[in-house]
Amino acid sequence: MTDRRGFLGRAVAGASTLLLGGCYDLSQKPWFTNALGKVEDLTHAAQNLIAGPQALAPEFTKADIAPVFRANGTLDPGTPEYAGHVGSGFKNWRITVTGLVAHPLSLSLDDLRRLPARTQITRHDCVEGWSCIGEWTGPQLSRILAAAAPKPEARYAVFYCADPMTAEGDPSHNYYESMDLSEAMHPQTILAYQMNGAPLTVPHGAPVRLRAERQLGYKQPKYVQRIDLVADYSAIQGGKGGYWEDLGYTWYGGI
Ligand SMILES: Nc1nc2c(c(=O)[nH]1)N[C@H]1C(S)=C(S)[C@@H](COP(=O)(O)O)O[C@H]1N2
Ligand SMILES: [Mo]
Repeated sequence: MTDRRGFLGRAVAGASTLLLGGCYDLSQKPWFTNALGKVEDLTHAAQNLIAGPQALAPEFTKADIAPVFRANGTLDPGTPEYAGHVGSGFKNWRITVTGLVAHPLSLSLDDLRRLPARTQITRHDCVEGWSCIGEWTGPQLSRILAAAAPKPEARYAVFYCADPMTAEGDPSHNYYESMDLSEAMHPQTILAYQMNGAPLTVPHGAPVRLRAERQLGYKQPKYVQRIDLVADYSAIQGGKGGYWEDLGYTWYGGI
């Protein structure tokens, strides 16, 4: 099961798929096709059994950073509200933490910047068959969730984004994602406001995007505005826990 995902084999794979410095063609990887399959519960369990729920994704050096990091999915939310935030340098942007928490939070970018930050150089793997290595900086989500004090019933963190995914621009169908609290509390799960040492650009999710480094690209929501703690996500949008999951991708997007 783990071999089907390449979990154990990933260290030896890859060299032959080099495209550009720091970027790779991954379409030969087993998970490239498995992400559309139905094996996620078993692989999730297997990964936790073998590596432990807190095992770290590989980290790289500055020399490995891709000179050009591909941007994918929404490249600009394109709403008047978002354009206003760009115009004011995101000074009124808030990240709220809501739902099953004892202390709901509303954080500005300055609030995030005041927290101790983690910087990590990791490989982003997209199911479309490419990957790029980049450096991400921001506070660990575990620190923010600890401040919000999740209630015992909280099982998942749901991330709501600023980009509409329908032609009508209906905000109830913006990009969203979710993960369980052990993934949300993982030490490499950060709210990144910097990429490669510079403020996040609009194509990469300005002003803040999640990095959950053991997960595939679609589990890295950009333009994050709200983190809602819930016991169950089946009543949200299509009920599968994320924009791409509602279209058929597996909820557990582990690498
Ligand atoms: N809000 C939002 N987040 C998103 C997406 C998106 O379309 N909207 N696309 C996802 C996908 S499929 C990938 S591969 C990555 C791309 O991140 P990048 O543009 O920084 O490369 O963002 C993910 N997060
Ligand atoms: Mo992706």
